Amino acid sequence: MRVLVLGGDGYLGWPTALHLSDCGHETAVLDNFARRKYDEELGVQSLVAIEDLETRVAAWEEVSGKKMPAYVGDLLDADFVYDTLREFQPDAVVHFGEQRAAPYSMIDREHAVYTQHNNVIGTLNLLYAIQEINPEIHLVKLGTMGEYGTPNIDIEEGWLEVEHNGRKDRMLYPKKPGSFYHLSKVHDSHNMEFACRIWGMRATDLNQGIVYGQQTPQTVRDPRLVTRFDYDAVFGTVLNRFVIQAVLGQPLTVYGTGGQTRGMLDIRDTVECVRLAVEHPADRGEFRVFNQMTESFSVKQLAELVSECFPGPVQIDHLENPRVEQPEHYYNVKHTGLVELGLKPHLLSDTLIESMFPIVEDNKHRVDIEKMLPTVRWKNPKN
Ligand code: NAD
Ligand code: USQ
Repeated sequence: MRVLVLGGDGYLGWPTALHLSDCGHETAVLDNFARRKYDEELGVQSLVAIEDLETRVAAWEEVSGKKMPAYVGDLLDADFVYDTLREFQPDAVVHFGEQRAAPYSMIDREHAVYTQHNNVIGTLNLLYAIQEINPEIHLVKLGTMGEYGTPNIDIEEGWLEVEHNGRKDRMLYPKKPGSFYHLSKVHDSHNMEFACRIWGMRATDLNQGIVYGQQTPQTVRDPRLVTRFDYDAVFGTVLNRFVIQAVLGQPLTVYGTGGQTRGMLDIRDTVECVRLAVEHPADRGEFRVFNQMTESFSVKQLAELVSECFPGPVQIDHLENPRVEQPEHYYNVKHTGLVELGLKPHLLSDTLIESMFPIVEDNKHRVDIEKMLPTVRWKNPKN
């Protein structure tokens, strides 16, 4: 198949493009390098140095013999989006190309507006481009488990059978997200469902949990193919951060009690889930939702796991939670759709955690310790 990966220069987009290419798909990447600019703005860098996209693509061609065209431009530029679809003529578009950090979206009004504008309008441009250029194209869009929040009922895969006053209907599962970023994904989901219902588009929304890990079978084939690894308090995600903190001899920063529970998955499962979704397209008119996670952990459990695996002393600190989220809650998620398509999950193991320690050790000189502590607060301190 011909697959266009939007956000193909990012943490997950790059390894996914490599995996799809390695599996025999004609793969292209698109990116506007916004992520590299957030690094400059925040004064941080990926723990592991990454090459520029041109070098990455050339290295992949050298290693695999496969070409991977790169389209550099912004999803907010509708002409660019239309031109790219016309030129590359994909069968599937995999959409990772959004601002993805909850704390970044909560810095202030400007960052909230940027996040929702970038994400919602970028996706809307794409929906129109697909519908006008070739409505057969299957859109595989990265959503997030955080769209659901932490409701006190089981979380279904996108849809809920509702009985109300003696009548029944199948409705989009109600959403209670926890940041303006997570809300942007909810808005995207509604726009996509509408496009499927009205135009007969085919779309898969992958409500992904928090990803951990940094290596895939393709990224380890050459040092120029590595993907980024974020440690800072804005873009670094929880398990990756705990591993990095342990190696640096810094306390693990558990926010609040650590009772908050989240769905997680290994980066090797991310790339495989996307392949499965691409190779088994949704039907025309179908808005298909998969919960892309393999296991749930509380933040406290993650800190304890890292502390048990690390061969040295580890301190676990409980910081005042800078976010507004439920400290203890019910969490039971259905996630059978991708397993039914053939996913064989890599469950979180000591070996995986231990495999991340040397990556951190080799690159620890690149860390600015001050950037590890959270500074973005969900509540305005004046209120
Ligand atoms: P990332 O920030 O590393 O990658 C996103 C890429 O999209 C970046 O390279 C960025 O430059 C690009 N981009 C952003 N806006 C763009 C625009 N307007 N036009 C073109 N390119 C644009 O993020 P990631 O961690 O790889 O996440 C990718 C996707 O997966 C996101 O949509 C995110 O919400 C979702 N997701 C990530 C995680 C996780 O744990 N990392 C978990 C669940 C869902
Ligand atoms: N947390 C800590 N200590 C830390 C960092 C985080 O206790 O040092 C806690 C947070 O309070 C939160 C949980 O860990 O309860 C997860 O935080 P996170 O920063 O790892 O993840 P989150 O903000 O939810 O966002 C990440 C990705 C986002 C994706 C989301 C999946 O950045 O793109 O959408 O995970 S999900 O959480 O399922 O919505």
